[in-house]
Amino acid sequence: MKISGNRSLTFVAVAVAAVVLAACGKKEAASDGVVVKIGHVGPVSGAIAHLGKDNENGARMAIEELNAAGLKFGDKAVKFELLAEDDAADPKQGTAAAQKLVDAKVNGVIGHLNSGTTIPASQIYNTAGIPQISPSATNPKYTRQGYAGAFRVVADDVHLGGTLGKYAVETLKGKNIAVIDDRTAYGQGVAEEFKKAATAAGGAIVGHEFTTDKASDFNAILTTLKAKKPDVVFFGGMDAVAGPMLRQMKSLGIQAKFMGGDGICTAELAKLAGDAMKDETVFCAEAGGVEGEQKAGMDKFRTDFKAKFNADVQVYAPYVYDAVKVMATAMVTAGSSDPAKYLPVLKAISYKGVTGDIAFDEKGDIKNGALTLYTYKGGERTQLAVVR
Ligand code: ABU
Repeated sequence: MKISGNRSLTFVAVAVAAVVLAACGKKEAASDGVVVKIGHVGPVSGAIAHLGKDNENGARMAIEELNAAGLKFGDKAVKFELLAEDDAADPKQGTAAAQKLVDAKVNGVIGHLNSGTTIPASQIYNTAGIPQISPSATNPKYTRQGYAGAFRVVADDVHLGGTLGKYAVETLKGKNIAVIDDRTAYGQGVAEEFKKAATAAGGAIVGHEFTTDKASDFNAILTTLKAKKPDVVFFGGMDAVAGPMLRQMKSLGIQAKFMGGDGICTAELAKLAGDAMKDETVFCAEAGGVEGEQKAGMDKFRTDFKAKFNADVQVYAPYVYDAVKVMATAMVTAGSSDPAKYLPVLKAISYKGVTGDIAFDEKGDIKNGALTLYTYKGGERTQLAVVR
């Protein structure tokens, strides 16, 4: 068939365009960068949204710095992208968020915030072969499932509850100790570890009552515990519940010291408790900590964070920031965001972060994890000691 003039011209134009496009494509492939997708999950809605936002901001800060640093895999520029999801601290939403990130083909995940979401989500990431670093989930089970890609950059509840139980008896001189937990994976676990240690140190557990992570009325359980005359009340749960609980303890005239783990150890707790929080009556511990010359790095992080987000660090933002940087460092060292290539590097990493030295044991737990004990004075979280 004879091709007409116009059709002939069209054919040539298409052919030329194809050659040009192919050349452009080749050029792009040579100079084009690599996009690395980092998933982040935390509760940015619901009662502890302030903590989820704190975490997400920690991730954003790390991602921006990584991109500004001009990192490369070999001769290819790397651009890091944050895919942030909300799990509302709900286990079902947590697994849905995890599946969404897997479907989006993320190269690694930082999260989740809560043990109750981190543990079920970890099964999904493990099946998909995607490494996960939790910045805050402290229930021991998370790293005891035999998953090769599950890590955390904080000490676990055995360490946390154990240290607080000993502190309640030996330092706060608690004799009659009451316990409340919110029945979550974290709250229940840290309360049990606290009880074991407090009992071993010679304290008596005079009562153990239960609530939920959504409750706001504690009068019945507090009235039951008041009758047992506790000098210390330990709460396994988060600050959003602890704040109203402190207010109701005040209304009922319960004078006991109040303790909790990292879930209550936030800047927000003082606001949530209001005038129910008297100086040096509330004690808690963060599941990490720095001292000596490493403190300057943490102080700088807090100042930079406040300047950037116009918000104080709640508790976990520096741990999220470090977790992102640790994962990125493993990828850059491996020259790849393929988990099969960077996971062995991540397992063996030795990284100096703002939260201290990060290396993982065979389970994926941080080696030599620290705890920082705090009280509150004048509505400010005030450091008491770093313990290992
Ligand atoms: N570690 C305290 C809060 C997070 C969790 O559920 O473990």
